Amino acid sequence: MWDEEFSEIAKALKASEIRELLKVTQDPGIISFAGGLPSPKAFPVDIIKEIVNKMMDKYGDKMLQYGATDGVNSFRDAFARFLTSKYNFKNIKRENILVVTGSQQGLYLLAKIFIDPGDTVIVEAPTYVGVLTAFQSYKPNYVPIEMDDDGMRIDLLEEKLKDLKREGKKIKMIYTIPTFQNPAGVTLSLERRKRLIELAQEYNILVVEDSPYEELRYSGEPVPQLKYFDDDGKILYLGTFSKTLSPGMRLAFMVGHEDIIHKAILAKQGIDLCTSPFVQYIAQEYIEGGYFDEHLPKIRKLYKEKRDAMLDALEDYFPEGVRWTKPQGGMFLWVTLPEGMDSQKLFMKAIQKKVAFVIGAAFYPYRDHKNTLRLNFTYPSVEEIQEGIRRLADAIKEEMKN
Ligand code: PMP
Ligand code: G9A
Repeated sequence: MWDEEFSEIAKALKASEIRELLKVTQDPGIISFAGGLPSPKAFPVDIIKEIVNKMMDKYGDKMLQYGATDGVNSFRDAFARFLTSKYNFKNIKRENILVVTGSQQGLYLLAKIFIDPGDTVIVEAPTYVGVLTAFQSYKPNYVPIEMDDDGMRIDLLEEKLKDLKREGKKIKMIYTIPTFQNPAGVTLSLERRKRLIELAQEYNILVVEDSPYEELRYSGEPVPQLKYFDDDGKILYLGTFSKTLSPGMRLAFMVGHEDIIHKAILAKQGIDLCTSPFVQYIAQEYIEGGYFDEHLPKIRKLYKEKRDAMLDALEDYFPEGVRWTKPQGGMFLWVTLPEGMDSQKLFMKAIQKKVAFVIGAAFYPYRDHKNTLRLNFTYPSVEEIQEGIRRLADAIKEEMKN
């Protein structure tokens, strides 16, 4: 019913692969490496209880009220100080920060203010499935750029930029997750970061740096954000509290040029009026009260054990001919099966063995690269990781025989 009446935008809507999968993986018998869920053990429940009480006593009237669309000023100021002192971002003021209801909303706002049908958007191949969901109604033309262990192949990007310029194509943005990429787990090298900034300047293109995972480093040396190198507002940085505090709080932020932030505020006014002041006051105290710095090492320790357990289990159980990335942080790793294998078929077999993952094709705008899949290692326990990888290895071996 109503099919004729739905708008063109609504007709373009399709279910998110990951959201749909969450339903399948609710079955308690299934070991899920599918959704990008934090471990419930990573949630600072007692700290939040304490903060809520304290802040409600002080600011209850403001926390329960509507707030400004751009965010609570004291939170934006606290956050500007945080970005300046912790990440060394330059020239960050309140006006450069928009508080959003999850970085997923930030992505949707960007689509709404930048993309007309047919505009070119450059993405990594594979890319975050949620960006495809956020952008789908605006119908961009995606140009996927391959990655290797050092992140996006900037040499290929440069070739593409030249080609697109020659063809007179309008490139609206380069969307990248440079640090512990979702889904591939790889990190863009320092050298490539510098070259990417140069290209953004040379071609005058907005780069969207989506970075939910960068505080989750378990090994290797930190690399500065793209935004750290940004002198003239070419980088729009998206960050979130979903992986360092709680995804249920839906609190994230967009940092960029004042003109972009202003336009995004106008778009947000029509979507949800404001981001919950309640969660902003909690996050403000979480940062300024020192809880953020105190709690993070615990999350890193928990996830490092899980990452190591998954890498060990893959080494122990996976057959010859299957490759995987070795992430230094984040929540995911990326598996490449032998050429010709289809992870969709493997998925059916894996579900029978009560283990789930996300098929690789979901992360490609044109759904190619069928022999790939993504594994999440933060949600399952170490024991579930060992057992789940054993089951998945069995499914792969059976599939290889066919
Ligand atoms: N971007 C990327 C790359 C992500 O992996 C995620 C969460 N999985 C998001 C955005 C959305 O996060 P949030 O909870 O802040 O909406
Ligand atoms: O849709 C969700 O629950 C967020 C997870 C994102 C992902 O799995 O990449």
